[in-house]
Amino acid sequence: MKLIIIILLSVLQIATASASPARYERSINSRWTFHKEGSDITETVNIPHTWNALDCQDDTPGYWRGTAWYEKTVIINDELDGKRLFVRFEGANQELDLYVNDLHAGNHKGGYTAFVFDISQLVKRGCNSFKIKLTNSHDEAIPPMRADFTFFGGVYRDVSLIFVPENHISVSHYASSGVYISTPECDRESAKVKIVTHLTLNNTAKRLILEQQIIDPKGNAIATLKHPLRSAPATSDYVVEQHTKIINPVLWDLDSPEQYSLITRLLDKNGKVIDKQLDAFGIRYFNFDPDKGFFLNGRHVKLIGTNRHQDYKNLGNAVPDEIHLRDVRQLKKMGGNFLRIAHYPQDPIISGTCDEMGIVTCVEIPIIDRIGNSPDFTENCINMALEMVYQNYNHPSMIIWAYMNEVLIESPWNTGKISQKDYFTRLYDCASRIDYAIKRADPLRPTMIPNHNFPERYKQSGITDIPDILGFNLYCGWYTGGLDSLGPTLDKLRDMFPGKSLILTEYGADADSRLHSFSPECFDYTCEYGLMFHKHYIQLILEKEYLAGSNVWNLNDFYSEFRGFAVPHVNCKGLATLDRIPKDSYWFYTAMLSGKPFIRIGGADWKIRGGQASKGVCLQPVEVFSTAAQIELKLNGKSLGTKSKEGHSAVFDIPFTDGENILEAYGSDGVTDILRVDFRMIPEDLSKFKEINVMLGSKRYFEDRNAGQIWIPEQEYHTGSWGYVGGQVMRPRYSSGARPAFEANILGTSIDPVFQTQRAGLEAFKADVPNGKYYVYLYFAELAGPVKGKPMPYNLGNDILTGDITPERVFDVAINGKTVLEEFDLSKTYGNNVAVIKKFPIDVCDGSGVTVSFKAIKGLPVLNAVRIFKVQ
Ligand code: GCB
Ligand code: CA
Repeated sequence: MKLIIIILLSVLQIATASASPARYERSINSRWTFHKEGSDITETVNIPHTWNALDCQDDTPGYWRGTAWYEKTVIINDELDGKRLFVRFEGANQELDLYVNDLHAGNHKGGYTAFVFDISQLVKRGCNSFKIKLTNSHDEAIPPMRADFTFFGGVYRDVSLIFVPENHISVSHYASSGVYISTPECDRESAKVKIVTHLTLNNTAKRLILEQQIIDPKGNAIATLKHPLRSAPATSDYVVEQHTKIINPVLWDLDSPEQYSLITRLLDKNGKVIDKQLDAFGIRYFNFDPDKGFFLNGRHVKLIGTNRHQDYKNLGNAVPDEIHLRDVRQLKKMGGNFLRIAHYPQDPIISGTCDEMGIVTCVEIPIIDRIGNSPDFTENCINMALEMVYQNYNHPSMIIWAYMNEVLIESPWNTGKISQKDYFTRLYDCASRIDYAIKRADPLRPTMIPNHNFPERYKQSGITDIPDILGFNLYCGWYTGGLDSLGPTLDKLRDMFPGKSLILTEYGADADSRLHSFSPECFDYTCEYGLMFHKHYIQLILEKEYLAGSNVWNLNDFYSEFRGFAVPHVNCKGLATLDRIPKDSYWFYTAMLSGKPFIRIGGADWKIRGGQASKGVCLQPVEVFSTAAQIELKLNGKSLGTKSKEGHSAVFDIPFTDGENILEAYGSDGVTDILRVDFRMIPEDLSKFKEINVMLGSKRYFEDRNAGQIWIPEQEYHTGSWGYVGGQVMRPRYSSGARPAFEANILGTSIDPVFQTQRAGLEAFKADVPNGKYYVYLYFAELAGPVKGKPMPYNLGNDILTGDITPERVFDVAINGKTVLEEFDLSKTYGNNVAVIKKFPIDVCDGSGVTVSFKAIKGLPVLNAVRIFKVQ
């Protein structure tokens, strides 16, 4: 029975394939056999696929970089009749070779652009063996060589077969659509439309006609252009240029992203359609003014938005179309009108969705941190740049071509291998050749180079003269200086580059969505510091008229394997987490930018809170983000009053009580929101004690979402309560000053922040709890040792200051007078930055409460966190 169905199905498939129009494309994503070179382990995988989804986030430094193979039998039926066959890869990281029936079909370098191979001569009807050899090994000739993100290896975007007739609209011109539509002259009254079409003509015996028809946004055909190909020779790349004019064009704009379409038909002499294709395009005009910013269709628009990386929690870069789409929607919902597709071209659905939704974009090739020292480097960059330009040519949303991100952040001349002068010369040569190639392919869009906050050096190298626009990635109030240095820095850039348009291409602060503080400070990784940072930046961005636009770094958290900090292996500067849960900064921007009635109770994802009761309640601030002028907040049905919004929010002090707290917010413009908070109150009367989780040396709150528990900041002990006795907060020292938390990845845990602060030299931790059975858990990690590996260049020299050796530290720990850890030597026993949890069942019988006391033998004793849990 099964067999019959299969046979029937394939007959049907063949039937539809041959009956369908000449051109025909289908994906071959499913069921590939995969193995790493040299390994016997094979698995069956589907594309999109990466081999680094998990090893980029484990405790072992590094992730697998090497050569791997994908194999599959591809069945090709009558669909091949009279056709040419191409394989199209949307993206594979980073160098790929394809073998079809054991014959080499092609090679491609570069992990972020599409490419095609002509396999017409290699395939046969029936079963065909496809073998893909792919490597993500380091290669000095292929950018990026290093960057602050994980270089996931794999065929991580769609792969498809494209069947086209012998004579066809090119599919192999930089793997683009082969049809390039532009509007070299355009205003509200009229638009000149230029169409450049690449044709592949394998058989010229036929007299062909190229017919192109423009369809307006309402669906009406408004122009038809014909070009006979009488004398065209057989060539793989025959170019036809056609022009027309559209009167009173419907302009593509942010609020009305209207698009035209162009239907290209290749006709035989009898008018029969041989090949056909549809390309969408938009008509709009724009310009950048160095003093006044950006203008779209003659109207001033401040470009406000984000950057985006393409990876997702546990999937790496192997994400389906739906997730790409979701990200663009998330940006649009926030009210963003600008996306910097950084640091590399992304899935085609991204630009397509930006066209549809009215979001302006810029895209760049991944030359990051430095240029390569292989002779092929520049050639590879130029090829990537052309793939980027041609593959994105028709998108009305696309307005800037960029290349080279912070290429002077490292100082290769310090290694003694090259002089600064020679490096600058090579860099200038590379940049000008790329810029030239881009401008030749597309003279209509401006180019941009994004730099880090060292403008003098970029200017000295000369590369700031090359592009039309300069981007600057500024982290004032994060890596460098205080928040108040942002304004002067921007003005300085304005003065240094008077004729150039400026974009703040990056700004952001890491925020672990699990960390919170009511006294936020730089480098505490809390959402509240992130929010402060964004409030400060956006105000200045709006004030500075010369600034054409800005992009938050980043829309989402993203993987960066070598990073430590609160979320090891992740850069958490996203407005949303790796699985796209918005943080407060996202809600702040939404209230500010979306232009639609909106309200959101802040900390929407902070569901488990806790704290010490005082007079029966625990007062904690909650910020409500809204468009409404007046905001009322209710707690468990009772109004806490109405407040006028300040900026884009109002802050309420909430008297939380133990258990469920229902917060309701009402905006005067009719919007409402509700949030349920599970509050874990520590009672004033400790005879009712249940449990307590305290991080020492910390002002932060940490929500452990796996365990469903809340960690709270330390306090000093006083009779009848709980807290530390003596000691001092340990803060890591950096060249720019001390920071609130240590940065190393803590091995053996996923709740790193609980271990990344500590109190040293303390006498005791006491809790005046009633008699009963308890579990006392002590959390330790040695944080004081030397830091492994090279410091990140992004620190801009603000690196941690540590000695070369771990200071000696040996101590005894006793609970209620009984020694539980003797001559405890963390570093010697476990190594540095290792999570160590000691659990002690304790019976408290005589009203003594719990006293954990520390006795120094060598150096200062430490405690990172403590959890006391009443069992009975
Ligand atoms: C930058 C880089 C970006 C990093 C970012 C950061 O300047 O352009 O790739 O991820 O800083 O978070 O340090
Ligand atoms: Ca790893």
